[in-house]
Amino acid sequence: LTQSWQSIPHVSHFEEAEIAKIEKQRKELNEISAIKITPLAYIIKATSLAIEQFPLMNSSLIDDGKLMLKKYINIGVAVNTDQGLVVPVIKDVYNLKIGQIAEKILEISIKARDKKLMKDDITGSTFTISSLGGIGGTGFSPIINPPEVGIIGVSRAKNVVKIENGNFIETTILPFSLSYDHRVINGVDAGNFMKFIKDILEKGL
Ligand code: CAO
Repeated sequence: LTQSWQSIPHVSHFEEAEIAKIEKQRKELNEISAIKITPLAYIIKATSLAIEQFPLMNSSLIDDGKLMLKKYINIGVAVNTDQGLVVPVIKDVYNLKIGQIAEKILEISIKARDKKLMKDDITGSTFTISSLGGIGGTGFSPIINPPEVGIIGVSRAKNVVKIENGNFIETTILPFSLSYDHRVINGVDAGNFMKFIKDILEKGL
C-alpha cells in the first residue's frame, strides 16, 4: 500500500445513489434467502456491469508504460480480520446473480477470518471494492490495489427525506467513492463510470 500511495497519482471521486428500490428488493430477498444479502452484493454487481462499459477501469499499467486490458472481471473485496486487512477475490462476477455474489462474500469472509484463504483465493483481482458500510462514515479515499487502476469505497447508506413534486418522501442514499490512477483514467471517465454505477443502483438490478 505504501508503494501504491507513493507511486500512483491517486484522485478520488465521490458519488451518491438513491437505493430505495434495491433496498426494497434486498429486504424481500432476505426474507426468503438462507444467507444475508447486504448492499455490497448489489454494488459488486453494478460495478462489474460498469466495468464492462468502461474497460479502462479493468486495466493494468505495466512496466514499459503499456496498458493491459483484461477480458475477465474479478473483484477483490477488502475483508477486515483480526490479523488485519486481506483482499480475497470473487471471480467472474459478471456472470453471477445477486444471491450468488452474497454467497461468495460470505464464503471469502469466513475463509479470511478462519485464515483458510489459499493462493488462488487472493490472486487475479482486476478491480477492488472496500466497504466500510457496516461501520459508518460518509465517504473515504481508498488506496489502489496495484496493478489495478481503480478502487471503490462504500460508506454507510442513510435514510433521508426528499421533496418530490411538493411531497416529502423517505428514501435511502448510499455514498460511495472511487480512487483512480490518474495516469490511466481521466476525471471525465471516472465521473461517467461513477454515474453509470449510480444509474444502475437507482434503476434497480
Ligand atoms: N449501508 C448501510 N448498511 C450496510 C452497508 C451500507 N453500505 N453495508 C453493510 N451494511 C449493513 C449490513 O446490511 C449488515 O446489517 P445487519 O447486521 O442489520 O444485517 C451490517 O451492515 C454488517 O454488514 P457486514 O459488514 O457484515 O457485511 P458486508 O457484506 O457489508 O461486508 C465485508 C462484508 C467482509 C466486506 C466486511 O465485513 C468487512 O470486512 N469490511 C471492512 C473492509 C475494510 O477493512 N475496508 C477498509 C480497507 S482500507 O481501504
